[in-house]
Amino acid sequence: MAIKSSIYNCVIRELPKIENRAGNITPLTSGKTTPFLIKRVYYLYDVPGGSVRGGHAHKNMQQLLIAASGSFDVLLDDGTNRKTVSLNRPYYGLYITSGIWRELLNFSSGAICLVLASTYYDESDYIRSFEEFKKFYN
Ligand code: T46
Repeated sequence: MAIKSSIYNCVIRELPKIENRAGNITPLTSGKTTPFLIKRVYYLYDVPGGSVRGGHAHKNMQQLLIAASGSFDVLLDDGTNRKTVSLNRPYYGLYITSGIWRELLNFSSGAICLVLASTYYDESDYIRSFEEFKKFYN
């Protein structure tokens, strides 16, 4: 049995925002903006209306999810508790610890989900079945 994570440790972090008349900039610094060192960056875009992404947990990877454009909801489940967080501002990031089941849904048209990740891509880090996830952590 693995050490169980809690959705209550998955929190919104306010990101730096430098404003001027010509627009805003949010710098993301590994280990400073994020509570982990960033090994990988990727983004979800062109998500068709009604699509659900995620639908898995990561055994080791931690992440910061940012709605760089538009909005979407993130459902988080630790095997006991469940909550949904809405992301709709590019200066807020949702920190997700390892060991959390997540589903991304209700993408607005043109939404971009920017992901800062603590690990390189590794398919063996995924748990893609909710039943398996619950067995792994309970
Ligand atoms: C999460 C949400 C926000 C790669 O080859 N390299 C990569 O770095 C990634 C992220 C994916 N892939 C491949 C693996 C799959 O064949 O792309 C395909 C779709 O990946 P995945 O199932 O991870 O896609 P999502 O959008 O369901 O989930 C991803 C993250 O993995 C996940 O942790 O929270 O974005």
